[in-house]
Amino acid sequence: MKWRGQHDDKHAAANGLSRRWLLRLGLPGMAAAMTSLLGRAGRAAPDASGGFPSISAAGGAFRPGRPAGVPYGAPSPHESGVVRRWLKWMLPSRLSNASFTPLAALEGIITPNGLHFERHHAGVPDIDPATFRLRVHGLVDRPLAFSLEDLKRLPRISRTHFLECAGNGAVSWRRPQVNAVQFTHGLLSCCEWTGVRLQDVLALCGVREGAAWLLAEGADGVAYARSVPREMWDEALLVFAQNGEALRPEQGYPLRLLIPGTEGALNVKWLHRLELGDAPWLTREETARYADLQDDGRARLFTLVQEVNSVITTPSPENGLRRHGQQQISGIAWSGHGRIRAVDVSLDGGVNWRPARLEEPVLPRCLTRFRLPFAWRGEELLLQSRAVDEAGNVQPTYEENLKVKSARQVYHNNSITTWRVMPTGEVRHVRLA
Ligand SMILES: Nc1nc2c(c(=O)[nH]1)N[C@H]1C(S)=C(S)[C@@H](COP(=O)(O)O)O[C@H]1N2
Ligand SMILES: [Mo]
Repeated sequence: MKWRGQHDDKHAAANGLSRRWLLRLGLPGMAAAMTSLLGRAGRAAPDASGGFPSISAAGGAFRPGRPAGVPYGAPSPHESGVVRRWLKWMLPSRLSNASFTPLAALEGIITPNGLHFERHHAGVPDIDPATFRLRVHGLVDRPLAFSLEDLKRLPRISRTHFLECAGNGAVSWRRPQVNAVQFTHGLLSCCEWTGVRLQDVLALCGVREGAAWLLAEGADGVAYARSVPREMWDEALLVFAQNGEALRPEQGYPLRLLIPGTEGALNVKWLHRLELGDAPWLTREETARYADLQDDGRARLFTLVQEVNSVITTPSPENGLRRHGQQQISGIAWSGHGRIRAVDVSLDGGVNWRPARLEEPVLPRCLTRFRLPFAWRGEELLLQSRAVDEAGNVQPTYEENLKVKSARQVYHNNSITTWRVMPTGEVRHVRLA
């Protein structure tokens, strides 16, 4: 438990003595347990030890626990605050709603299935996998209907990719309205998805000449549907598994379309119909919605790729600083254009930047975890992160973004976020003028 250059004798002695004592009693496991307890029990005030607590804070109940064999495990009851949340004022009902991933509480790059964000236009349907069929028709030689079993006979692939709603960050375009990274960026998750290639399915049906677009339709109450341009077919997967288990009902059980790096809305859930045609269908969800309104009142359609983006999750409004001394900045970066090449972090609102360390693996169209240690002495900070992707795209400031996008636009906000760290350690979402 030594912290480079800063430990006081009292704490070091207590720690060392007690460990020796336990080791002498032949209880190295307990000694290790106490050491790890020391690592997380602390709420101590800043002092020369770096705020780490003395051994008196440790305790334990070494009794038999609850028996093994819970049919499906759940998180510790002590983690009951780590949940999806939603904004009541944002959407009219629980059926047409969005719930946000608690990014501030998560580590690494994988989103646990029960915390994947949700966006439903008509609630979650219950589909029987035994009678489920995927129908493929239109400009094909052989219209076919595939059962799940049929699909699973094709070559399977697993890929880890983020999924992000185009409306992620929409609440922040005009001003910082929400003070939580869960709500500024939580329409974003990342899973290992398993499925088969769309092209393998289409090849069985025989794509006819002139087929340039494909309609993907869901089996939910609104028959949610989107048109997919041919240049995206190669990358598209029909997925049935998420982080090693069957898709969750909320994510489209038993089958969804996944086109890595594209806006969430293109990734049709409860997928049951593919129709090939020569032009886009111009459905509600690609014209009236998920289109980018411009200053002249017209809208840009099919702006499908999610741009380079990043956010610091610690510190963040949910993760304030509790004490002075050594701290770890940590966050996530992602881009629909490929891998993250670099993330820079600023403590002074974008005047000076230092490179963060990217945690392996750094995968294309996937969340990338970045980290940067720093020492805090209670000064006010303006924390920012700026990601660069392998295509050379640099995450813009709000000002830069508004030069290329309309102020009337709702979707596709990838601007740099600023967290203001107060001398109390409290963190607030702010906008730099
Ligand atoms: N069938 C169907 N597919 C859908 C939707 C829907 O409401 N119905 N919502 C879309 C939108 S807008 C997004 S952002 C993603 C959300 O996926 P998730 O709920 O798995 O996070 O699904 C997309 N696919
Ligand atoms: Mo979305």
